[in-house]
Amino acid sequence: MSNQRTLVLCKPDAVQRGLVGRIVARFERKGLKIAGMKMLTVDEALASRHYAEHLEKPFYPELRDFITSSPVIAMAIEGENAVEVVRNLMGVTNPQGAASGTIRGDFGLDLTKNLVHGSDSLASAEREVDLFFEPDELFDYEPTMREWM
Ligand code: 3AN
Repeated sequence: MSNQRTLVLCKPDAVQRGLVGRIVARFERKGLKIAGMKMLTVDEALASRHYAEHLEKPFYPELRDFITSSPVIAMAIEGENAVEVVRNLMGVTNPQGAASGTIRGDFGLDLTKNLVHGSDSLASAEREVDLFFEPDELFDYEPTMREWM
């Protein structure tokens, strides 16, 4: 296990539905650390870089139109094995099959409007954090509760 940093997006549906606070709280209460956080509107250029692996997929136009439709909250989240821990907290891609207790399982029904994004590997995480954050937007601090977790 290692300390990792991963990219999380609260997607446009999460912002529009007023679910950002409840989603962020789940990462916080797990003991993960917020290293960076901001609101932005994803433009088409950023969408195509972020979703490079999906550009040729039939669902890409719908995914692009959705992710650019309204602001998102981007977060760099840090902690032990953070990439996998965040994915587990999110639940599987399709909210209809996501386990209760996960973000997608508790809050969603739609495959495209699935509330959150979390990087799927350490390599993706490094690439995606760089895509969304400038170095001076990321904060290195020691949470005082860490020794109790
Ligand atoms: P995840 O977000 O769970 O890592 P990916 O990376 O496979 O899932 O897909 C990225 C996004 O593309 C998903 N969050 C979802 O919104 C959308 N997506 C994936 N597969 C489909 C599909 N078959 N039809 C429509 N949208 C999809």
